[in-house]
Amino acid sequence: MGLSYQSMGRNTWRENFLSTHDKNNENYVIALAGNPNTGKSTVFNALTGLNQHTGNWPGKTVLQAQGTYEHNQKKYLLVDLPGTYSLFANSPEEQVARDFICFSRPDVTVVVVDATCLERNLNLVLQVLEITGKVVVCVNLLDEAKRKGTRINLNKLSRELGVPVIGTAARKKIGLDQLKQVVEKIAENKVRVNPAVISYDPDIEEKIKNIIAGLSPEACNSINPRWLALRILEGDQTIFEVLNQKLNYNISLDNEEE
Ligand SMILES: Nc1nc2c(ncn2[C@@H]2O[C@H](COP(=O)(O)OP(=O)(O)OP(=O)(O)O)[C@@H](O)[C@H]2O)c(=O)[nH]1
Ligand SMILES: [Mg+2]
Repeated sequence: MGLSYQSMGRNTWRENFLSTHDKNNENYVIALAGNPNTGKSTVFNALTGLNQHTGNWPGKTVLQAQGTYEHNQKKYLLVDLPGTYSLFANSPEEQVARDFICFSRPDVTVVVVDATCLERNLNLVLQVLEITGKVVVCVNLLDEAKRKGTRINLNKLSRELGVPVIGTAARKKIGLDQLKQVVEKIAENKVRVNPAVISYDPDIEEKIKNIIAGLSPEACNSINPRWLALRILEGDQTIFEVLNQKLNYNISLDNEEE
């Protein structure tokens, strides 16, 4: 399998996905991801207040909301992603979320999860962790979980996932200061993360290894190689479409290997 690849700087990626709003003004870009209805926009509104800007994602009818906040004299550009159950690019919403996390490479991705149905939400967390370890898990709706008698061991969850986990009740603005502090630490690489790795069956792991070995160094620098290998293994055409068409990469896959 041959893969030719032209690299493109991170800022170009960002500019393709971010609107003109404050594009070059921010210190850090933070993505807010999560299943539908977990409180992403509530967190977004609480952090950004009136400093917001909405539009559509380039080429999509999916709403894009960006906003800014300041913390410790630094400016954060927060991007409220559409709610998704997965990052498989099966819908415009999933593709927007996937492309932003993968290609715009935010400094931190905050995954907002619903404390009342944690297990289902963790599926998306694991998918995000396959792309990046610069993640904070925000366990929201803790007030609702408490009302239902559910207690969540946030420390244990953090140990299992290998990234910080913060509990919030965003509607009551509880936990948001702590969230901002941890986001800062991840953005500035002041916390060591050890993101959980999903291991697949040995034959799939072998194929992943072989595909990674065939990727160019530029490809490995620009995109998480393991994640890219998994998408290639799946035959995910959307990855090639994004790389080739939107961002002028030149990827050709040929399977004529002897
Ligand atoms: N009780 C409680 N309700 C909350 C909390 N956070 C958000 N909500 C409510 O949950 C509902 C969904 O919140 P949103 O912020 O719109 O959720 P979202 O994740 O942006 O939803 P989508 O954009 O549709 O995916 C709203 O009615 C919020 O008021 C919380 O911490 N506690
Ligand atoms: Mg929302």
